[in-house]
Amino acid sequence: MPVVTSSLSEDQQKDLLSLLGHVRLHLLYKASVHGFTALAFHSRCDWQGPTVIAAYNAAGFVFGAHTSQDYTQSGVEVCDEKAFLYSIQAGGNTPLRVAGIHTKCAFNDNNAGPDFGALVFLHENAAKIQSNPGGNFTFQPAEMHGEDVALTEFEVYRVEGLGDLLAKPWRNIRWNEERRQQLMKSIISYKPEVKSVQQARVVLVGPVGAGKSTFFNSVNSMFRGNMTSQAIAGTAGKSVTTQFRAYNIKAGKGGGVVPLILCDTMGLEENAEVGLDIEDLIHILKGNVKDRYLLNPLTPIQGETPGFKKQATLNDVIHCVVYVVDTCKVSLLSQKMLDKFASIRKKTNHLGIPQILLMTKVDEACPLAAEDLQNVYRSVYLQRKARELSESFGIPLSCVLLVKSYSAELELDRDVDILLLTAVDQMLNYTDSFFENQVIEEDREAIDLYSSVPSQQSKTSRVN
Ligand SMILES: Nc1nc2c(ncn2[C@@H]2O[C@H](COP(=O)(O)OP(=O)(O)OP(=O)(O)O)[C@@H](O)[C@H]2O)c(=O)[nH]1
Ligand SMILES: [Mg+2]
Repeated sequence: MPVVTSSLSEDQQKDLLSLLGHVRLHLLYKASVHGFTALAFHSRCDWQGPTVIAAYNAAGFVFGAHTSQDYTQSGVEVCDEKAFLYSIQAGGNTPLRVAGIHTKCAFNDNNAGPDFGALVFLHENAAKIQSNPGGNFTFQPAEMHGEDVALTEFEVYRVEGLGDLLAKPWRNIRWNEERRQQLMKSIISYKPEVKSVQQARVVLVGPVGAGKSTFFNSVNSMFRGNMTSQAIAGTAGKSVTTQFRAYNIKAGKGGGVVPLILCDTMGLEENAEVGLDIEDLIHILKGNVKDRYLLNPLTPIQGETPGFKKQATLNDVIHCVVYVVDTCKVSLLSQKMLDKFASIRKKTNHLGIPQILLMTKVDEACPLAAEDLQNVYRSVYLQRKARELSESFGIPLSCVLLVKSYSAELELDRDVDILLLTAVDQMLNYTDSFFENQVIEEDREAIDLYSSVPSQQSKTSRVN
């Protein structure tokens, strides 16, 4: 399944937002990917609350309709004072906004394409519109769509109000240098509960492009004191990361090693045989995959594969799993992706490994957080997203952490660091919970309970 991205240019998006106010747009449906049919439209856009249509034609127009009401296929005419038609033309003119005629209804909620009377989209189940100005909306066809009724693309976005800032943040973060230093010190001096283990081993797991590699780079940069980009990050249709990497982090140039290994993995994709394979991930969790192993979804790692570490010790196994999710895509996680996460969670729970949900790109998701990162736990919108994610993953809200990674900056920033450090600190707390989940003998020997490790190896997996 290709990654579904918006066709709106940055300028077109700005123009559209200027008509809608303080909101965020979430792409629900893209006809070139999901089909130019009423059925495809309704299966993705019904019961979604306020939406806006973006129809594109070869004449360079982006035009459409906004309604604050649901599409439900009820067969009745829906009145909506907030509904309007609009058009954005190439060339930077002010966008056209056409409000409905007061006494008329906004759209006919039938099972065909969206029918706003004056504009009917996906007319006759095809990539075209029907234009009948003058009924419930009045406009000049030349101004609305340049009289070009064929569509080159058709998208529908959910319009999400960003709400206000909470009077009191739902999580207390101390935004000062003292706190930054305190967190840094506590992480550097961290010692795992089990004596034979020197470093917490944390794995980052999440969809393609969620920000896993960038999170590692950011944490690495923060401890180094300057920007680094050791892990290759970026955007592509499929996962940029193809190797399993277990990264050490140094505190300052030539400094000591931070007691944390961040493991980066290939991105998850919703379909089988693409992206990180779940069985490969289970081997990673059990400590069977060596650093730099080239992951191949078509040939999952096995006992005899080079790069397979048969004798895994408590130092090799994963102590905390971090699910990384792009905050902008929380509402767009498909059922297939959620099912994949559920299956990973079941297996991870079985292994007794604590889990954290990391929501990245809060700056992209919420302008209030972009403006001032200290708004991150005050933003009503981000709180809603955190709740939504916690519910769909079945992970308590207390395990959901919000971060902004270094993506464009050249200099470190105290507030960005504090959020990153808070997340790392929590990962170390959860690592301690992992050790508590293990059977620990009086003399601090821990027995590796991992069922796949052959019995003759259980001696080697004991902590000495
Ligand atoms: N604005 C912003 N951009 C981010 C943030 N985190 C990551 N990005 C950007 O998101 C894109 C994808 O990031 P990656 O770190 O490569 O994502 P990944 O999860 O490692 O992706 P794969 O390896 O392909 O699975 C990059 O262009 C990053 O710059 C963030 O917190 N804020
Ligand atoms: Mg990556």
